[in-house]
Amino acid sequence: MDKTKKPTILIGLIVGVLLTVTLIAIFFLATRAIGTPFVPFDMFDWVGRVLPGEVITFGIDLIVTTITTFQLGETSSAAKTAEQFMAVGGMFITCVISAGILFAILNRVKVTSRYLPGLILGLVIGAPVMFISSQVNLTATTSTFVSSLWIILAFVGWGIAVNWAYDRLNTVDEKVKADATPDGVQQLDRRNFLVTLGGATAAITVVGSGIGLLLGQNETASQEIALNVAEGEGAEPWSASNELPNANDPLQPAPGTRPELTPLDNHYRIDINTLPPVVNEAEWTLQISGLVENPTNLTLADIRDNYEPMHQFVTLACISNRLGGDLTSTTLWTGVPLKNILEQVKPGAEATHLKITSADNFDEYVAIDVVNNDDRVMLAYAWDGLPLKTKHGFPLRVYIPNHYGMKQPKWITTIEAVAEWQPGWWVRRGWDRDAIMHTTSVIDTVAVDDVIPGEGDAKLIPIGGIAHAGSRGISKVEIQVDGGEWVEAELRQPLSETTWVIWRYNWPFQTGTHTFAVRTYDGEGAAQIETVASPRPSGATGIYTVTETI
Ligand SMILES: Nc1nc2c(c(=O)[nH]1)N[C@H]1C(S)=C(S)[C@@H](COP(=O)(O)O)O[C@H]1N2
Ligand SMILES: [Mo]
Repeated sequence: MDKTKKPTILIGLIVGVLLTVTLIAIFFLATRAIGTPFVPFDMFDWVGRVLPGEVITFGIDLIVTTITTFQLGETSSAAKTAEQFMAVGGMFITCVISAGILFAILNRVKVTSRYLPGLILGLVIGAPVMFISSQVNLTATTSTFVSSLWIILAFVGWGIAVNWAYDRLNTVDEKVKADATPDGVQQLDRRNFLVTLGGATAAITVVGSGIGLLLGQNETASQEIALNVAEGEGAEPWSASNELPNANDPLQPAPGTRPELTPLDNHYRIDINTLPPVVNEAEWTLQISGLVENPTNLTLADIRDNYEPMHQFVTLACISNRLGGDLTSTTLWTGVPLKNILEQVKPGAEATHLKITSADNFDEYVAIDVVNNDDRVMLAYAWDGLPLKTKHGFPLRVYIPNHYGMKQPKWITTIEAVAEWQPGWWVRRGWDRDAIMHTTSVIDTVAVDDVIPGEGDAKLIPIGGIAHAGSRGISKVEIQVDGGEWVEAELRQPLSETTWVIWRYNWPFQTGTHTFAVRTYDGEGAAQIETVASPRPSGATGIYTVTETI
């Protein structure tokens, strides 16, 4: 027995893989079954908060490049999925390596207390995870005490299991000894044990995650059910039974142009959390405080019922959107002009800005002058006639025309009148402090399968897309084929002065391979910036081109 070889680090890593997969499956099952935090997501969100802005931007950029290069689908949801994989992968690697380290230590250090090292390992990982989770988790329905206890117990259990596996691998089972030839005894016994452990952990993992999957369609949905969030379940969106204001415009979008009003399920989503915060309407109020005469707390019903609602069509875009990317969408926003609420809370003379803070600790600043001079700045509680979806900011978000999404918090919890501007969440991470939307234009379609007759025996191919310049309007869109003359496209009347404009150009058909370019001018006649710039730090610019063979 003394001459037996100690279990190698490689064996430690194998044990780590088996037990960590099981641990993650158990966390998943508990999240679905009783609403405890899903630890990998919390750790990932925390890492995202502490890393420098450049690193985050680099990471997001890499994800988006991968998604677009391999055409993995709509950018924002594919990116969330990628983040979730990375979160689970991060925890997996950390724990597997830790198991390997424990094996290495146990091989060198003589311990008297049998499971103490495993217990300590569990605490070393579990305690910081518990603390971090309690700081960043937004979706657990269990109390902080229960959540913390669960996290510690789970990691300690895992640590002791790793320790137990080491012990078991380090001693040879007597039964095997009796059955086998002396030389092969230890090897055979280890193999038997690892196979048994593999089978047991695989069974727990499959059953655990299987039940977890059955317990809810998705994380958010089950949280919403747990909290009775009213999402207008079953209610129809406004657009299902209403005509758009420009329905009579004779200019029809070229076939293949993106929908003028984005279906709610397709609206892009960007935020700092793996899972969006779930706000319980019954417990939520909007707290308005700071340098104001009448500090107040408003319920959602107060905001909905005590103020005249306003409706506006809005095109929102993320500053991270690439040239021609899909991180921009249009829907109908309903809410209250923020100005009307300020009239009642009365900011003092010293107050210059409002600090808006969210349930996920996101924050941004808006100048009180902007709010008072623009009726369109609104606190919105509905999209397309339905209460905001959780991922889009339920119960309340702000709209500030002409600015990228990064200036416009969702899940608002407090508004504080302050005497000076401060950099908000993304500004602190190196993004543009004003984040004014650039003038942009995109070709959505060269409708080669929809050739229409032109004058005489000419044939025309409809080309179409969108142009947008924040709230500055669009005065002109021009198309260029193969580097030739710029020719003017036709414009469809937009849904509002702040939405994108749909354009169309019927191009005299020519076979061959062609390159199409688009450029636009805002309402004041200012041309879009042609110099190519990547999104960071101020938003993408450049001329969008597409090549088609006809
Ligand atoms: N509280 C909070 N608000 C937020 C964010 C966030 O991470 N947290 N992201 C912002 C960014 S960067 C964008 S582009 C828009 C996106 O809104 P949407 O996801 O509803 O399309 O929300 C903004 N508001
Ligand atoms: Mo964004």
